[in-house]
Amino acid sequence: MILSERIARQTRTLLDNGKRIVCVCHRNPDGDAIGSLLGCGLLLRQEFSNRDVRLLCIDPVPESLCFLLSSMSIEQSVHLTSEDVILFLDCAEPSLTGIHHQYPHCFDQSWNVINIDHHVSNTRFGKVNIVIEESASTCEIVLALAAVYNWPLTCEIATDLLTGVYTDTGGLLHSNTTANVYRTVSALLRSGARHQLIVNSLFRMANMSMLKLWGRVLEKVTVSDEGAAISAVTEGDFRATGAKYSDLAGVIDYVNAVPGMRFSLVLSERDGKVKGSLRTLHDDVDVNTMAGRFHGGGHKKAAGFAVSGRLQSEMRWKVMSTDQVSAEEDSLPRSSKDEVDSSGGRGFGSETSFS
Ligand SMILES: [Mn+2]
Repeated sequence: MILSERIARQTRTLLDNGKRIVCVCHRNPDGDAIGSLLGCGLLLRQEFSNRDVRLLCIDPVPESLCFLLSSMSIEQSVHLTSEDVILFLDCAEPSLTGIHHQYPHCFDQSWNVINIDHHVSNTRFGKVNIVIEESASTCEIVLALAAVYNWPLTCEIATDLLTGVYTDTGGLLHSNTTANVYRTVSALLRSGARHQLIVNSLFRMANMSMLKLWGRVLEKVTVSDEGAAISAVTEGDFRATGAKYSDLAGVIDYVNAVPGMRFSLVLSERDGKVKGSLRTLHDDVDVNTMAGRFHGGGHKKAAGFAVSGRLQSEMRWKVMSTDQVSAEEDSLPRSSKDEVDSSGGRGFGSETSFS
């Protein structure tokens, strides 16, 4: 992946002219958000050592990412002005930053904003937009930027960036794991990224409350008529298990593992909203479009949305006479008969709807 000379020059000009540099990632930050925020922030602190470089995320860093050394230096509030140059990392659209109401000038091209992201749904709100959809993570783009300007990587910066690469590719398992991802990983390891620290912190640690919440999600998986594996957790599930909202991340990969499913959906209630996470393993299913119907977005194979409201679970019973049952079974194609049998008989199903 090569950044165009024009973009590199425009980025450099904005950086040179900002009195102060502020890096911002999206709210409810994941590994790519925090990794790219820290990696980019530390690179800029190195390069512009005489300048104030601030790191902003309006939500706290999740516990699972606190192993990243400089995560303590991320602030939850920074007063922005027109003299700042502001870099947004991993933010597909203004509302995901959580500062869109307070600072509308960041998003109407009047302030000096650099938008670095890899989401297909990115709205190109910056004065300079470095949006590379083929990249598996924003961290991959930050590394490309560092390469363009010949900025040296420390072990810490490499560890920050590798964290984002790992989380957004599910540990190099997702279909977005391209040859360039491996090149990125190779460059980061050569710079001293602490691979085992990342793997152990992200993929080999789960507290009890998280395991109990995952248990509830897995127990409630149902298969919908359109071939989706769906599960849901309510505020009650979070309360009963003591799990945090962030503990839900990752469980969808298990729901998505049900063979033969077109896509998977995990719904969760949080703060008066219903959040949906969508995944698919199929090239011909576009979950980004599905999420778009609920004003969400993301990637073709992984996307999400949030709508105001709460979850309501409906258990439906249907009484059928023996004649009806045999007539209906005769009309079923072979494959769906198998599906019906494996789901435990007809006339009983559960459905989840949201409003
Ligand atoms: Mn990302």
